[in-house]
Amino acid sequence: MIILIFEKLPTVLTAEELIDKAFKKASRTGRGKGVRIKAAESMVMTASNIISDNLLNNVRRFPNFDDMPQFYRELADILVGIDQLKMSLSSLHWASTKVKTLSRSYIGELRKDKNFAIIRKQAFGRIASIVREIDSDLKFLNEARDKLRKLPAVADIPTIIVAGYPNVGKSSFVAWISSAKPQISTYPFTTKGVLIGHFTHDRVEYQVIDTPGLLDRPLSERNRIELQAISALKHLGDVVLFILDPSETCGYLIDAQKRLLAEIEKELKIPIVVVTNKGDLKEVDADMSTKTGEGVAEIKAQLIEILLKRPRAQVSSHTS
Ligand SMILES: Nc1nc2c(ncn2[C@@H]2O[C@H](COP(=O)(O)OP(=O)(O)OP(=O)(O)O)[C@@H](O)[C@H]2O)c(=O)[nH]1
Ligand SMILES: [Mg+2]
Repeated sequence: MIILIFEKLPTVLTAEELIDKAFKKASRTGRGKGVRIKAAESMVMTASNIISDNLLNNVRRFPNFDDMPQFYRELADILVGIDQLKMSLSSLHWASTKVKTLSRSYIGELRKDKNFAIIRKQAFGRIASIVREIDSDLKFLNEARDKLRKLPAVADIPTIIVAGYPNVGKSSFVAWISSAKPQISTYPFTTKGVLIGHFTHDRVEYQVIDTPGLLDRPLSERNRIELQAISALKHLGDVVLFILDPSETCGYLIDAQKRLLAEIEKELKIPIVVVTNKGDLKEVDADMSTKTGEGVAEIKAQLIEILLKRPRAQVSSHTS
């Protein structure tokens, strides 16, 4: 079961695009009607329906931020700001209702007055100005949609997060323990692709997530936004596998690697399994080698044992 909360968000039209779409359609339906009052009525009705349905549809398609998994909520908040999102969505809701009531009252007018064309034009003018009033909200929501859609698709299953300095063998580990070819996803706040692998043990499915660019250098070097993105990971992972490279062929001294480990322990506060890697190298005594695969199965078993004992973190509630 993969969570893809934001994937199906539709494009949000700008005010001008929406007005254009609605009025074009309205004049087409108007043309078909012989009687002038009928034509004017159906034009107002069509334009108003298209606009208010489109706005309401945008509101409905955005997920409810209050019962969204914490991991996504925090990321959404960093990426676009949930308060602003809520405000813009409620502006759309307001405009949708306003356009509806306005068109109803103009249709009432049309039935009383003979100046169909004038009243119809007035109605269109008022409808358009309501839509233009929320143009900045529409634009904001469309940008938000573009950003949110890029969030990685993570599953609501027990999750291992792999951390450690660059080149210690994180991706190699994910590749070893996940059967299928791991998928590469993007995570905002890092330019590197996030590797997500899956495996099954005793009919339970597990997920392993590599975190290049995030949990691979001192937190003191991070800006506020990166720190928030890192912090969100604690809602996703049930256990962290921290890989140390005692050979230092990764390019980082073991002391620096251990300092990073201490920082991550403090920040995430979820169980951490620490392993040493590159045991195939002559000068190194290590728990495993992600080059030869030696010791990898034992580490995997240890992780599964921890996951079985641990109550599931909440990546749940909203799934699709
Ligand atoms: N000798 C040896 N080399 C290894 C081992 N595991 C990985 N390497 C090598 O180390 C390099 C980095 O491995 P990756 O698995 O890409 O490391 P990573 O931690 O994902 O690196 P980043 O994605 O840059 O953070 C590659 O050249 C691997 O071939 C190992 O157990 N022994
Ligand atoms: Mg990697």
